[in-house]
Amino acid sequence: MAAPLTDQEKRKQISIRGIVGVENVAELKKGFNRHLHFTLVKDRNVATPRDYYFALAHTVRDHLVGRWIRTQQFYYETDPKRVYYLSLEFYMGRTLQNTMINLGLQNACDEAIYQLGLDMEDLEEMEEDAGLGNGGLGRLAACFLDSMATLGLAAYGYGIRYEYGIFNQKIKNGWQVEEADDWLRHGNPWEKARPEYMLPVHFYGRVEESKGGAKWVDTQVVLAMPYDTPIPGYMNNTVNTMRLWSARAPNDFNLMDFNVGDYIQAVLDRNLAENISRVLYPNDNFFEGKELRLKQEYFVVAATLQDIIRRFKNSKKGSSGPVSFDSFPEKVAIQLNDTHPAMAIPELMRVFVDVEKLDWDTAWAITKRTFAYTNHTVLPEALERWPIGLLETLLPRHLQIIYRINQGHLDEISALFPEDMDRIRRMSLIEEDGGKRVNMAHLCIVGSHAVNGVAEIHSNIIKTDVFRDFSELEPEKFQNKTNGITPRRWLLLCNPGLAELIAEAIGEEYVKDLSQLQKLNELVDDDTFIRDVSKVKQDNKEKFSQYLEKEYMVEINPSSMFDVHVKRIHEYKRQLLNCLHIVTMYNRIRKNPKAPFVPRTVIIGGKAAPGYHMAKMIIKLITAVGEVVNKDPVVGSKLKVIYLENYRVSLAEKVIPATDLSEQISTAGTEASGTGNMKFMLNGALTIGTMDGANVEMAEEAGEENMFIFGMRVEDVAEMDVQGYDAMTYYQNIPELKQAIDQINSGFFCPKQPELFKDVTNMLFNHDRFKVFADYEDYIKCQEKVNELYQNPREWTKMVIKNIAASGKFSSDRTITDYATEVWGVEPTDLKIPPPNEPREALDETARALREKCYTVATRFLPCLSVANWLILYLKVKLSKKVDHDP
Ligand code: D6G
Repeated sequence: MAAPLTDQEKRKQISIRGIVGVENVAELKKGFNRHLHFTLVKDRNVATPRDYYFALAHTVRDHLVGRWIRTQQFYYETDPKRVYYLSLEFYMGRTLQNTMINLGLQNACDEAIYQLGLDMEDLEEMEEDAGLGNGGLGRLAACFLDSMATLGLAAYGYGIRYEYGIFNQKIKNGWQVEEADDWLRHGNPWEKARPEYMLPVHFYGRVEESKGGAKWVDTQVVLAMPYDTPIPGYMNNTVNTMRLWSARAPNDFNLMDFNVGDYIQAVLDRNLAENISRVLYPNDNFFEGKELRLKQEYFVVAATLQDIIRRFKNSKKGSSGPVSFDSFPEKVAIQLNDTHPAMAIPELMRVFVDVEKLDWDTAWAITKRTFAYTNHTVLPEALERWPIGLLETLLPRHLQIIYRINQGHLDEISALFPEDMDRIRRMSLIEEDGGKRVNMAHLCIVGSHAVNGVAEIHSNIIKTDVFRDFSELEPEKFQNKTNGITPRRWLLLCNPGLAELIAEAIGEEYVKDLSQLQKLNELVDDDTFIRDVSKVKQDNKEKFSQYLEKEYMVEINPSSMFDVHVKRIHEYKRQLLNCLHIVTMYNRIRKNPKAPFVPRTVIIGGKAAPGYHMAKMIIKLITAVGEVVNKDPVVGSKLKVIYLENYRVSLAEKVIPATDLSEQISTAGTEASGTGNMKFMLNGALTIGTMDGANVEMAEEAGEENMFIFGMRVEDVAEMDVQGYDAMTYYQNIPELKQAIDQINSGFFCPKQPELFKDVTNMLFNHDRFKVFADYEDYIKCQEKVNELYQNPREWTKMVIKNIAASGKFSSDRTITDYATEVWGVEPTDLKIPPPNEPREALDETARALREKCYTVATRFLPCLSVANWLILYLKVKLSKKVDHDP
């Protein structure tokens, strides 16, 4: 039997990872050594693995630069409609491997690093995650950037360069402990600071009314400094820009008016201004109305709009007279990722009316045609409602503008529905009950030409429930754009074995057109393919087991079913329901230790918002249950419970390809879409899930019979809300549920502090908004079906193949194509921008003129001398080398 391939060898075989090429490898090694020497100032005697990572990162970056400049020049030459994706979060994760893949450099880099005697995976592990996001919303923004570049859109991501991203989670004694994420400590090779493009952002002050209109005066200024990160498309030479703003205090900050004379204190106070971009708010699906957060939201919006308007005006250069904004919506589309950047709407109005002197109605018409808004949640606690008082102090002019927008809006409604005071109250941008607040979702709906939800079911809930009044008024405004994931990171990068297997079976085109995965349906009964798919999964599980054993000192049974539930910890995501299943399995093993049992490794991971008490208790409960289960000799290797510490993008890339069973068990109607569900499906896991979010469309694509669907549907939940949900009835009628709850309640899993989980059981009995007990019985039964199928590996893998084949819809390329054509008014293109190092393109004008002059002289006067030919050749070579920017 042939020896199994090493990871290095496996990766080499994959042609979708680029051609090795002797020249490429030599060039990369040269670049690597040059950067180790000149950039890192190290030799191989003292270089650390991190130095090697940086040397490689800089080498790969060199290959981006020419394409990046060329792409931006191309946009200036062709002046396409620009798409701006505004988001408070971009959860990018690592960049090195993704860049190598998208540039087709992966194999050549692997070979170069191997020849240098280093290990590629060790180097890749040195990279910090760019954790500038909380969960799905931020990761979606990152996937969208990849797809927009791959589809050749002139797109930009705009956000904040947080100095501290999402906290690092440590589990100590079973509790979550947060640590600051100092991700920039060693420097970030992927960003380019642009201090020369710094822009002012104003806060506070007051509004002066004059003949010429309103004036916002006496403001405090904070500077926004851009940092640009390249976003390469997959194999198309396009490199777009993600521009993140960092807050800088002006040099006269606090030195002019007050604080006179206290120079030292004024310098120390620069921190106050610079705190704006210090840290990401670690809430997922929760609104925390803090002033600093509002500052962040306005900061990104104000800087970005200045940049957008500058670029719009630049593209108009050469046309005579003052700039006309009539064509603005034909040249600019701005997508609001949730309401977080909603202040862009009043800010654009302010610039148009107060600065550019457009009349209100013209400005409003242009504004509405420019913006589109994506809603990400219907949970009331997540909807942003900023108190009027805060806005009045921080952004007084914007509050006036919001009032005026509201006036026009309410006038329209009362004209259509006179007398219907309740409707007017419901639809106002200003909420009156319990302190005046601005409802930011209402502002976004009114200020946009398109509003979308992120999965069919969620978009329907928005239309018929949460924003019903608005969709009755303007039904054509409301759309659906089901979320997606990029197959580059979530298949090629994280699961090379499966990516290659698929490429062998159906060719490589699926990477850019994921719907082609359908072709795999033809192989559902192919024994070789079934065996290969199952082998890839087993390899991934073994690799992940080794990682777990190293990190957690737990012995894992790699032939057990890997049952994985990873996502933010939230009551609505119902990690508690999973926990009750664990306890139930444990009790069954103990009750009947000799009975056959399908071995499972249950892996749960995710971060809890630091201020979310119940979420932290849920983590403690899972770890406490794990302690008892994992140590019980009766259980042995049948059941293991792992709490996966510090779940983040780079850890998702490891665990997802190793998963057999994906848990997507939110209460129907609460998870807007989910994207983790799609990642698991694409990577050959089966799903146990409720009919919620994108699970519904996954079932539509794969067939409900190929998923493990259980529990209440949205209609059942609504019905139960009318009838009333009584947790006690379920507890009394389901003996296994009663046993599990009694154990948790009585301290069975925490004998030292028997009262510890009273808060949890109290919530489950008395105010469980997410109805855990109501779905318990069906969930347990459904898990039994999972066990049954798992005992038949062939049938299991056949279902896996059907799921992979049906996952094509969930490529973010499809999502972005839909946004492009149905919201932004732009068309994807597979045009390849000419590569940057074609000599004529790279020459600058003077050098080109000089070369041509020499050439003319030489050819005109010395045609008969062979020495002239040599001279021509010499000059050609010499000069083109000198001026060729691309290394
Ligand atoms: C390219 C072309 C150049 C432009 C520059 C900045 O190098 O003309 O000024 O990009 O790009 P924007 O930020 O203006 O898009």
